Amino acid sequence: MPSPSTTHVVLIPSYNPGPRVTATVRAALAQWNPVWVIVDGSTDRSAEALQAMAAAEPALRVFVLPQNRGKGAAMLVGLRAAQAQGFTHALSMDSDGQHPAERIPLFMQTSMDQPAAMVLGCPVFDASAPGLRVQGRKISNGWANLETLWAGIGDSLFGFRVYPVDPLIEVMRRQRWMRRFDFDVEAAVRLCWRGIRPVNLPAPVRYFRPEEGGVSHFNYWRDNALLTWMHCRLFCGFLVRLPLLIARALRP
Ligand SMILES: Nc1nc2c(ncn2[C@@H]2O[C@H](COP(=O)(O)OP(=O)(O)O)[C@@H](O)[C@H]2O)c(=O)[nH]1
Ligand SMILES: [Mg+2]
Repeated sequence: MPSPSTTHVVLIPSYNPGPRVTATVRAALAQWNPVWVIVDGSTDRSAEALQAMAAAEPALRVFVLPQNRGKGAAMLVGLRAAQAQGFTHALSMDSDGQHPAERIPLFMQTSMDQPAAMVLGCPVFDASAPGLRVQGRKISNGWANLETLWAGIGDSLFGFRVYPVDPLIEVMRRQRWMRRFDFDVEAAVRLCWRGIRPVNLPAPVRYFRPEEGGVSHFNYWRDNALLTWMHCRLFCGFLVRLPLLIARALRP
């Protein structure tokens, strides 16, 4: 078991994650201590399986939320608990096995070396990645780069990241959005606006077929509408901050 960190914690928000969740959490535990899973109103009995795992594994903590409120809302529960225990940084990771647990130590070390930055995973897709998802994210990335005046966000949507806890809680406290799939993009953009520098690291991502245990809760119409509304909000925020962003970009 890795020795416990007092500054960096792994947070895994989880909603009806499918059969890969226990292997995903085990893979994270093999790399890091502590690992916290936030079960977000799941109805698939994954909470019970994870709680049983936590009973035998001191590095694992499981939060069970009674109702599904969304990825961002679950992250906020984990972030607040992390802050209360003195953690300064949190690595977010999907619960369905798509993210590379073996990269956790490198991401954490990069964050420890540059604690004022956020460490953003840049997805490295293989043949399993659906073309629509790979191409679709270019639109979000284009907007996110404009909204930050190209401050360096490599991928706006990818959820494998290390965030500084205090500024992220502050950003979320100030507004009621960022609670569902709009979390990842809005977190990266708003943290950039606060002067948190992105550091990008490659991270291989896998898309599992349903027969391999792949599950997705991303609803093409519902969530693209959510992301479109989010970019409308962010674009307005960008216009307000434009003088500040230009001044910052021109600073030597
Ligand atoms: N807590 C929580 N997490 C969620 C929810 N929806 C998705 N997630 C998390 O976000 C990750 C990505 O969502 P997923 O449905 O796999 O979408 P995709 O990977 O983009 O197709 C999941 O692995 C979960 O960890 C939700 O409603 N609540
Ligand atoms: Mg997924």
